[in-house]
Amino acid sequence: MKELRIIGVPSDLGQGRRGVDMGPSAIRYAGLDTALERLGYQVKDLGNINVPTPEMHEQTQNTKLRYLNEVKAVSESLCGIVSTVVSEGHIPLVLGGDHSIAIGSLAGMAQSSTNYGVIWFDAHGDMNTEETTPSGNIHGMPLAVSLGYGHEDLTRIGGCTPKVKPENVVLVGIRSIDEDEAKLIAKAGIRCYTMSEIDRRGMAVVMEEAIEIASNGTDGIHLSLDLDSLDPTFAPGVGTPVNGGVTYREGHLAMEMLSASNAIVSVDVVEVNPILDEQNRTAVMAVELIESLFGKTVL
Ligand code: NNH
Ligand code: MN
Ligand code: MN
Ligand code: MN
Repeated sequence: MKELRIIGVPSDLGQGRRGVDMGPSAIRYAGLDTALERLGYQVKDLGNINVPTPEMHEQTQNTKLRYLNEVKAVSESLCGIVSTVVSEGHIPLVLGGDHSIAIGSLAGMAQSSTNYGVIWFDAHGDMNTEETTPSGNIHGMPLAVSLGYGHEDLTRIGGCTPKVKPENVVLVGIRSIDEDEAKLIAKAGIRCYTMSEIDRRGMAVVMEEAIEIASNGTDGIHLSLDLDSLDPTFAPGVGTPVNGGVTYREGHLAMEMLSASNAIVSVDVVEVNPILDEQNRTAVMAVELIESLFGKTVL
C-alpha cells in the first residue's frame, strides 16, 4: 500500500488575513495522523517547511504581487519535497497555509514522472494574473500559474511550464470569479463546475465527469482542496468565505467518489484559518473530508 507523507506549509504570504499560517497545526490538532492510521495507512509527518513571516521582509518592489520573492522561495522548497515524496512512491498530503502553496505542490508533481490531472475544489477560480488581480494576493493565482499564465518567477518554478494540461483540469464549487479572471478561464479552456451547475445536475454527476476529465490519459489526480469551497455554515474558518457553497454531504460525496476512483496521487488542503474559526470546526471538517478521501465508509 502507498504511504502518506504529511507536509506542513505555514504560509500566510499569499493573502491578507493573518492566521492561515496556523492551518497545519489546527489540522494536526484535529487528529489527522491517527485518523489516517485508523484507515490502515502508514503515515509519516515530515513537519513544516520553513516559511518567513510577513514582518521579516520588505514588500517586493516593481510588482503588484504581494510577497512575490517569499512565495517563490516557499514554492521552490515545497516543489523539492513533493517531487521527492512522489518519486519514493508515496502520496504527499500538503497542509496549508493559503492556496499559493499549490504552486509548489504542482511544480513538484510536474517534476516527478507522474502524468497527472487536477481537481481544484474551491469557491474561487484562482485564475488571476498580475494583470487581472483585484487584490495582488498570490492565493488568487496558483491555478493560472500552474497552467503557465502569470509572473515568470512563479511559472518557471521547477523548470517546465505548464505543470498540467488544461484538458485535465477541472474547477468544482465555483461561485466567485473576478471579471477578467473569467476571460482567462475561458481562454485556458478548463472545465468549470459552478455551484449552479452542481445545484441543477447534482454533485454525483458533476464528480463523475470531473474524475473522467482529470484522469483521462493521466496516471492520477491531484486534489487541491480549498476549504472555502464548502458553505461557511460548515467551514467558517476561512479568509474569504462565500455563501451558497458545497454542503456537508456534497463535500463528503465528492471525496468518497474520489476515493472509489483510486486515482488520487497527491493532495493539498488549504485556507484553514484557526483565528477566524469557531472551536477548530473547519480543521475538523478538513480531517473528516480527508478521511472520506482516503476510504472511510460507514460499513
Ligand atoms: N479572486 C480573489 C483574488 O484573486 C479572491 C481569491 N481568494 C481565494 N481563492 N480564497 O481561493 O484576490
Ligand atoms: Mn501517530
Ligand atoms: Mn483557492
Ligand atoms: Mn477559495
